[in-house]
Amino acid sequence: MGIDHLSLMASILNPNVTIEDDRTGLDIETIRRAVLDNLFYIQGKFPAIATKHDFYMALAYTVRDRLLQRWLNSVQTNLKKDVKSVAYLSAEFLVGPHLGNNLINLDIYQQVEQAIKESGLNLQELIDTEEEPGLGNGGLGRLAACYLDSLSSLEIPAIGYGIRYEFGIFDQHIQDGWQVEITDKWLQYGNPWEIARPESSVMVNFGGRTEAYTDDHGAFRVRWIPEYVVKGIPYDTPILGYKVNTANTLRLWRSEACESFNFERFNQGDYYGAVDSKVHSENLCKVLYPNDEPIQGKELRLQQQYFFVCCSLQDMIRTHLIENSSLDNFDQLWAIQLNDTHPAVAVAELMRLLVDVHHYEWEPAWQITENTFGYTNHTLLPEALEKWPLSIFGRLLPRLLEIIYEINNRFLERVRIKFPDNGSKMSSLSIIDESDDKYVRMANLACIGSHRINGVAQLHSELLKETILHDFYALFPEKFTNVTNGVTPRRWMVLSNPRLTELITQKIGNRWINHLDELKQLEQFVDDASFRSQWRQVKQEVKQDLAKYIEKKVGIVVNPASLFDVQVKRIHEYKRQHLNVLHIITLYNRLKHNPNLDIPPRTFIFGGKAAPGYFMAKRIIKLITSVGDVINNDPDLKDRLKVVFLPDYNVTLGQRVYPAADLSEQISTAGKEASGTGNMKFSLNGALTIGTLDGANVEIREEVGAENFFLFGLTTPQVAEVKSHGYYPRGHYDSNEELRGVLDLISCGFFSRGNRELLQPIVDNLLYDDPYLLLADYQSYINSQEEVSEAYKDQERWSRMSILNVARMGKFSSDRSIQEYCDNIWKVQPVSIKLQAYNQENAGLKV
Ligand code: F58
Repeated sequence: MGIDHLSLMASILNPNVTIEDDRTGLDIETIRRAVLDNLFYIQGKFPAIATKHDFYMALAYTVRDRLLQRWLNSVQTNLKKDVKSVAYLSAEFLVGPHLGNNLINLDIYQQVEQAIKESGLNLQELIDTEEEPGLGNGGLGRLAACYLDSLSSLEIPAIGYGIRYEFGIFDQHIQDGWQVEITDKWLQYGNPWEIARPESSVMVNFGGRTEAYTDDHGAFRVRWIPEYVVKGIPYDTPILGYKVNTANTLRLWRSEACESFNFERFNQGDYYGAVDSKVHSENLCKVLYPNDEPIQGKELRLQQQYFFVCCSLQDMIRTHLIENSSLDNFDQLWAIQLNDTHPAVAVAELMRLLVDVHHYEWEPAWQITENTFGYTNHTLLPEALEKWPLSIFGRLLPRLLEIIYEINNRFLERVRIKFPDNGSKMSSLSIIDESDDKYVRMANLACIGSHRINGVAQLHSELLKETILHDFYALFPEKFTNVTNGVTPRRWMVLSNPRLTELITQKIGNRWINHLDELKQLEQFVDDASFRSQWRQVKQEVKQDLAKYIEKKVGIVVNPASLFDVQVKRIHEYKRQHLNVLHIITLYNRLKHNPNLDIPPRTFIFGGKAAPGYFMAKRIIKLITSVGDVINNDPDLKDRLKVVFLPDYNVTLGQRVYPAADLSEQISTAGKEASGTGNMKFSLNGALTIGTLDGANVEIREEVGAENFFLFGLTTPQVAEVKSHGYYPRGHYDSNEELRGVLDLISCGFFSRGNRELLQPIVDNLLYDDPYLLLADYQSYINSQEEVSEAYKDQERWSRMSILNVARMGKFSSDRSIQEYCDNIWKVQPVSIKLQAYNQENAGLKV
């Protein structure tokens, strides 16, 4: 697709006419030409035979071309001598589809939409064609992705390091009401956003033994003689910031055997054995563990963790030594953040690299290490603290275990001085858990090796100090801090809710997109009836879209005028999706008894995956779908209640759901949800929250005002109090008739075609154990839901509350969170990236 002749002639005759470059130009015409070019030369298709996916790929390459100049410039600038960078180490990055987001951040959405339209295609359809990289389980992985967006948007030099899982989180199908897991094949049609860099591969040791020796200068040293070595190959994806030139890198490692073919074995006739090590090495990054709690003792998981940490640290050191003559200033040029304990082995690995490979003395190496690392904790559940059986750890990483012992000995020596004769302190602080079987405690390693430790919401950070990290807090209070989570308004508003974005921008301009506090200005319109009506109109349209999607996906017709009551998140007992179900059945019983009851119609929407081995979570899904089957088909209800379980909840589906919600369910047992981030996405999109005083709910309520938030349930101290007196859930059943009616209806098989066994485990668990206090919170929840219904009946009041929710969400931008990390933990500054006008010569290409 060449440049048309007239403009070529014009440029020859008149040198002032510039013709846009096909790879960087932003004219509609240029973009159209570039897409066709890529379709032809990259996909090897012409329009008549191209599939939608081919067009998507052609467009994706067109957009990537436009990123590359910014990306390479950013990489080059970050290499400079005195630029400090952030390295965000995370076993998960749940980035979501790239295309739409890149169009927003490049600020070329409109041109591209037009260009695609002129080509007879629909941009939204192409965007929907992208398979999302499901490289994370839930909140933790998604947070890492929001943080990458904000790092780039704030022009902070940064790199995200993780694992390029071949199979990400499973796809969820619902069959007969049960979850069925299907392998996720996100790479099967290729990934246009990544570039493999095999030339930057690094080697990672596993197994074997260590050996002491004396070097040429007479110094005592240790070398690691591994049993096998795995190669790590980096795959880079650009992460562009919003309307800036900064494009940082997400570098994900894939494992491969060093020698893929063992000729010795082949020659001995062992054909399968010849590729053994290839298979073994490649297994390492095959699959993301789909658990929402750590799986203690799975060797492959530890291999994954060490693999990506070792690759990443070698990569940083190599980069550092390009411009610096030693690692003495490593901590001044790198801030490494540990996203939970999954990469915590990095503390020991950096020590190994400094001491064994770069021949540092222990003390200076330790100074560098401690100054470099920060550790973010994401959970308070004691059972979720990661620990590795010593036997597995020592067999797989013998040198790392020795280093951990040395770190521990020196650390415990300091503890002994501060707390003499305090055996229990020593054993709780020790990296090695000596209780029954011996374990390496990763949170202890992370705390000792980091100069800052943070929780992810105020309440969570306080509870960390009081509970699981109490002894560390007593030892070094100065390390402890809080950074409340945030979400990126680019993906969670501009991309996913263009209608509301447009309405807000009409009123207050567009600065709010990267200065979210500016949403405050919306407050001045809260009394403007016509604005409120526009606000409702937008919500209505978005709900209609979701209603269509629901009908197409699960065949349930829902009323877009009904209250959309939504709970989307991983299925977990502490998140209490089943408490939501108890409310649904309560309403069902009330309506059956009193068909004239005046309550607004509601559509209950659920979404979320259960860990494949989590019995109770899977049964909760079955409970939701079973209750839905009965309620959705009961003619007595006249469609006043509907229950929908949307299969395969992921980032893409989240983008459809958050904008359409009226009510956001944030109903975890107080003290269990570290922060939550879905709560922020809902509220930003105008949903009101019904929630407990848990995680970031506390701060959301503080910001939006108690009168604009539906609060219920026990507080964290009350939960502790109830438990300390021997909680007796059955008492609530005995004394609360309505609750009894609900549980009895489940027990008698009403929702399970007479099968009394199917859902009984849930009822029994609630009656006789109820670890998450559903029955204790039931009445308070029901009362609060009645307030919701009352408020919804008054649409003007509801709209005011909704507008104020959005107007007061400024705090929950991930830009604010990242700014706090930069100022208080990483001590890094923005660096603006200058773009020279592109031509082949100044891009370093000889023509
Ligand atoms: C989540 N943790 C917290 N873990 O539950 C949530 O409150 C918080 O908002 C979010 O982190 C971000 O801070 C979480 O998602 C995981 O998914 C882990 C995956 C690996 C195994 C252990 C759980």
